[in-house]
Amino acid sequence: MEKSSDSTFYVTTPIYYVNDVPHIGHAYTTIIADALARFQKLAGKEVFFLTGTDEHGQKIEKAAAERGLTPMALADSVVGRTQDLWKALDISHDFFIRTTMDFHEKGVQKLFRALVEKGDIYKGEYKGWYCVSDENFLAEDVPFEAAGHKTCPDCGKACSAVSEETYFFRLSAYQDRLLAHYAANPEFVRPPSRMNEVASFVRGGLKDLSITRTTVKWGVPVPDDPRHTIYVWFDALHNYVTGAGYDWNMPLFRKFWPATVHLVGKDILRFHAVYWPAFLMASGLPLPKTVFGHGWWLRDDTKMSKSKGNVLDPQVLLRVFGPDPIRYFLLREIPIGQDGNFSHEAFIHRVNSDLANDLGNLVHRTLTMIRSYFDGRITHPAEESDEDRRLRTDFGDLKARIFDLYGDGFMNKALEEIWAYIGAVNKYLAGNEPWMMAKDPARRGRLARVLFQAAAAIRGLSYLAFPVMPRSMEKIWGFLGEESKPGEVPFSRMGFDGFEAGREVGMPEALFPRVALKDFLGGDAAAAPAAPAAGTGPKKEGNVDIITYDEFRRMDLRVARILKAERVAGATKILKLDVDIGTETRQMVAGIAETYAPEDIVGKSLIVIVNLKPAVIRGIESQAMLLAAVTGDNKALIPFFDRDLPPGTPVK
Ligand code: ME8
Repeated sequence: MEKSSDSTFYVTTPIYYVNDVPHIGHAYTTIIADALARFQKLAGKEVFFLTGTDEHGQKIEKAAAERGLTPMALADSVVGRTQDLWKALDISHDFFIRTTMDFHEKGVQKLFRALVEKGDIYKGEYKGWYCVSDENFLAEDVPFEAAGHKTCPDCGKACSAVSEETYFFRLSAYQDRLLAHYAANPEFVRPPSRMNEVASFVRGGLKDLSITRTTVKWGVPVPDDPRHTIYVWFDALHNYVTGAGYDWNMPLFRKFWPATVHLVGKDILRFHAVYWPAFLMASGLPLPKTVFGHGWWLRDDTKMSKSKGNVLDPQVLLRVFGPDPIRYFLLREIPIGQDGNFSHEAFIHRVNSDLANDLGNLVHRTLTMIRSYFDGRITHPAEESDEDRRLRTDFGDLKARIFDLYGDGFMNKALEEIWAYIGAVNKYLAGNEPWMMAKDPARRGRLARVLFQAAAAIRGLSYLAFPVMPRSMEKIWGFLGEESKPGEVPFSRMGFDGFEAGREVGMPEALFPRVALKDFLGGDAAAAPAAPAAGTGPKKEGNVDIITYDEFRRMDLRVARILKAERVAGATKILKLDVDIGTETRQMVAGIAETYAPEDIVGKSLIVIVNLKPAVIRGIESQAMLLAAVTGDNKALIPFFDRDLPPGTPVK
């Protein structure tokens, strides 16, 4: 990804829409960016890592109206939750930009005005189709006059017809310069297959781009013509310059611009690899070095997306596993440019096998032996045998390969190689049987060597895995009695030899939870409309469990409004619902299909419990449970409220 000798590294994620909180797909991009940023810091670069939120436009205006909020109130609440999520996932961004920040709006207006003066932006009339979900003007391959509506070829949603006065950006004038730039800079779009897509799109001909709207109020006003607001993508893409100081902190901007890599999902590659460089060329600003279009996380072979409602909430996994298993799984499971299906089974398998067994056990076993055979002190070892030496030199080779793999963004390959080395260390221990050596006082020097070698290898491999799993690897260094933290040691200075005898190791704690699939996925409990909420070891009175008021209070019961209800293919008893619980939208599965048709319940308000352990039912994550009466013939009847109440109202 970055091979020049530049001393700075500037990495960005897309800025995410605030119509809802981020899901696993957004976490994926942000975690890749974080691992790259952490690695480049180790490699000695001065790093700037930018992420943030895209808060203007019709999509946000619409989402806010649906919830009875102002766009700003919706943005504030989603931003708070996004920042909490990034903190919980140990994301180490240097700045979080919001497009509603004053300096950003001013920067966008300044750039817009300069392009008007230059003649690259001009006023005209736009007639065509607009997809609100993608915030995208469609190519006019269907005549605008055609009856009915048009479906967006990208997301499948209905588009609206637009006919309004607009400012155009002279995109057509940049076609040749863009093609010349791609030809001269093959690294501009990665992976290479995506470069072909982009170049053939541009070769197909570029039309001027409408970049203002008169019908959308929630946006940055056009300077000197405030009837128009600036199109959300013109506004959003400029976050990469304003977020790095353009127009308000020019020393910072000069230091880090142009960006080293814009990480984006392949869904928005065209905006970044065609429109964005054209805007920059027009403004006379240097172009980013690379736009990397990564693949998608899918559910049941379709893209996980907020508008499709098939998303997974990272908070659910975070509560049970903490950040590192999620970071590891997302980066290990699929090669960066490809798509992959998210499966809980695969996730649990990786946690139990790669993390708890291969790595967790290795650390635990080694430290426990050092504690029991040498009182916890790393003891001066006997000479290295050939096999010991190989473990050491293999580490050196591994380190060199990992440097290149991380540098090129091939995180999954890097993790694969680190785990191959973990396998080799495990084999080394099994083959040497230190537990047998411990029985023979004559082999004490050899025992010290084997444990020394294993501990030094663990120190080294946890250093290499640090960019991906910073929290656990820092813990391992703590167990090994290391005074510095892995994040503080430069890559060039890290070596197997940096491990010395004399230090004292600590008591290892379990690093990764081992969770049985059935415990995590739960049973049908969440599908049952009114499963009893029994506490542990309750008192009984007659046949009734007595719980205390405090136990009852632990349940977060709230008014929720049903936003969407649909049948689940192949299941007759359950419906999949999206409910607004005041602070967010939750997806849930409820056993009510025999009593209610989806269209009868949308818009109604009911009671849900929102802090029940989530369950996965028929492959769908249920993130809340509704309350209902269950009749003798097992029919669920929901007590709906007889008047309008705001979602989120507490039920006590
Ligand atoms: O597009 N798999 O915001 P957005 C992998 N605001 N990555 C995914 C994903 C999935 N299933 N779903 C989303 C926008 N992503 C604009 C961007 S930038 C100037 C403006 C990730 O909230 C991926 O990075 O729809 C994708 O490009 C991004 O989230 C889209 O986030």
